[in-house]
Amino acid sequence: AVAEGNYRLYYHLMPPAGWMNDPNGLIYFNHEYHVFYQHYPYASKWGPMHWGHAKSKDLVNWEHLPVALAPSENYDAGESEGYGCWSGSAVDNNGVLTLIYTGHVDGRTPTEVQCIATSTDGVTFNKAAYNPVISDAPEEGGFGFRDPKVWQHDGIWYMVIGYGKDGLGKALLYKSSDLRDWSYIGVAAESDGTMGDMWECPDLFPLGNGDDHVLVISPMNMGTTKTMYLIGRLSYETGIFDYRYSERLDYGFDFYAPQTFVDGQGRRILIGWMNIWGAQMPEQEHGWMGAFTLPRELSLSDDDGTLRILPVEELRAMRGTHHRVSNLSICADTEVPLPEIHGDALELIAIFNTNQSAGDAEFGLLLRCSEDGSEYTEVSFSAVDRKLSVDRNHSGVGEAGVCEVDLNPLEDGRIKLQIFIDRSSIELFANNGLKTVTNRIYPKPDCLGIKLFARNGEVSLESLDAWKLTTEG
Ligand code: DQQ
Repeated sequence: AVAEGNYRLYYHLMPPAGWMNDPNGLIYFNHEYHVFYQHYPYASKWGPMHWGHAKSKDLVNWEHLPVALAPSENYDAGESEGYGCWSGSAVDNNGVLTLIYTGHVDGRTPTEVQCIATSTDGVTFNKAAYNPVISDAPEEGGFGFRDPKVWQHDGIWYMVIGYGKDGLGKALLYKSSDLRDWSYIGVAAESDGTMGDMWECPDLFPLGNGDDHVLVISPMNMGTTKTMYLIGRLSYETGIFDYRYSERLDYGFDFYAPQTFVDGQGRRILIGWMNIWGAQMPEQEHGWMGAFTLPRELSLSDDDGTLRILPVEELRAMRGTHHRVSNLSICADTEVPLPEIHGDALELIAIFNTNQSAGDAEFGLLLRCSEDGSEYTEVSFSAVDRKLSVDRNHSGVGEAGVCEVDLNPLEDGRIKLQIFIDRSSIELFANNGLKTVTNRIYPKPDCLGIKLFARNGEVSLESLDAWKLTTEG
């Protein structure tokens, strides 16, 4: 099937055709960014998992490469629980690009095993003759045993694996000196009873200048909350990750299974799957399904020690025609159309000042508006509730609903919204990366308008910068 249709994104990574889910094996290798992804090349639905592959020099323009892994062996092509090469990670082992992924062996619980494949040219991969490298979970009867994320610390390789037992999601820790012989250290962290019963795609990494580590997890069976991050201290001796803070990682509907990596500049970059299991996926009718989020740089805030998540600065290279609106009072219960700004591939940075708004004003932007006003996606901030929301009840086909997140204005009373619109997606970075909200939307192709609005009181828009976005590819 050839991928086509109005929902194809302009500047996000998607499969050329077929299905995409989790980001896998994100790595900066030989001066290029490589990403792999859970992929079913033969239909726009989940199937026996392959690893799709793409690379980039700048995190903006991506080149598709041949499928890196396909199910072929008794340890990754079994029949149970679906099958194939499930999620995992990549490391640079002295110039050998090494993928660590989950396979399956039928007839036991959990079925999963951990396997490796290597490449010296970064394109073709050989599965190790001695696979699987971890052939059993530490105990029988667990719920899942998958998604190995490997990193190096003081010359030793460490691996976290997603697991569940007794109704609690857990991250298991292993170590190895050669990526082949692994020893089990123990449970690095587990749910406190509120964070799901199996932790998919765990990722544990140091962040900031202190001794903090961050654990990113995609818990199963946690209601609407689908991804979390935990901050704490990891002892490499005991293997225990002692967390003191946990929060949802992204507040949108369409965000799951993110993974991070460090690049040549030492930046910690995160990419997620910009979809969610169980959602309606209108692009499936067009022979493809799934996209990655924009690459996002992570940092820990000096103010409160929590995560800040911002689009990588390379994305500024996409900025084309610019338009600026400044110092605009938006009267209560009005919509202000902005005819100069329109399109389905835009970056917007809007700064509102709540010090100059009436107490209970609700204000924001309407995106992807149709001419007749019937279709739009609303991004709004409520000054009374101090809540930011994205409403896609009028966004066209696909899942409806409103997602909400608590948000305090910045110290100076400002609300800053950075928004990336890309045809069937809207990514929102609020208050310098304090909160992010990621959604897919499926409006009609001619819904290209942008409006400002205020309700129940006026508000002052300090500035709105808008750029049309373009890439080479
Ligand atoms: N997707 C993979 C699993 C992972 C899940 C299978 C998360 O390895 O746990 O496609 O979306």
